[in-house]
Amino acid sequence: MQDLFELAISTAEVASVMLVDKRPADLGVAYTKSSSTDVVTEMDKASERLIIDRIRAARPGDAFLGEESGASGGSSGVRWIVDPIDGTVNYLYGLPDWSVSIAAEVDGEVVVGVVAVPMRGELFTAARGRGATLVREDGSTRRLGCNTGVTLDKALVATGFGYAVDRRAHQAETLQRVLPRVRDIRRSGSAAVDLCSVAAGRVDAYYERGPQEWDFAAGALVVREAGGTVGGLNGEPPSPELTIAAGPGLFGPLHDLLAEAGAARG
Ligand code: LIP
Repeated sequence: MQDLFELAISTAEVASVMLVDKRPADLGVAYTKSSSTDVVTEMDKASERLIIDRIRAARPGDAFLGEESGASGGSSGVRWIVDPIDGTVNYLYGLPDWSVSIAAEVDGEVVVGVVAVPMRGELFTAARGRGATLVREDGSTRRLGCNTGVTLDKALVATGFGYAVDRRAHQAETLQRVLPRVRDIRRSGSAAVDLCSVAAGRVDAYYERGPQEWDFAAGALVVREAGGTVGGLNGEPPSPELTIAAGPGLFGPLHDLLAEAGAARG
């Protein structure tokens, strides 16, 4: 696991430098996916090529799942789950909350998660059973821990919205039911950043319908290793149907509110 951990960190760092230093001043949209606002830039593609090529050079038998290139098989039992830029719209607009998210899965279980947030000089890391850590560019580190003892009405909750018009309309209806029941809402634009914010105690919880495995694989391990709970509805694992992350004692009440508010529909 240590080799996977170190390879994930070094690769996230190399990709981060490329994304910051080589970002074209005239960066535009290369193409769109699920809707006209679901954008991909040339840098998304370049980052994913760099990440996969670098890891494959070190570990040629591994499998991959990348947001832009899809799935590729392997023989080692290790699968890398990669979001080359999570928060692409933020990256396109020059906003700071975008991340490089890399997770390593062994025999179907994520054991290493790394989320780099370059514009904030922060690297979130987690290894199964070894806790979660925030490393800053000045070299300082701190162990991460989710907030505890937070009641629903005092919870600061991060969320996000999809790209399809109909889904966004339903998510707004869900939000109407959630907003009066919690302290407040935050919307960063990156699921991986939101999950790491839960682990760092910067928000108390996160939920969203839509994010894919590459959006949440690494960040979910960071939350779990920071003492939080990550799941879907009714005991399901996190999935594009719904991902919920919260500190101890808050997950249950938030889950029930979201079920009641229709967060997994539309
Ligand atoms: C983003 C997610 C975020 C969601 C955004 C977008 P992308 O992923 O991380 O949680 O709210 O709409 O889907 O598309 O930037 O990789």
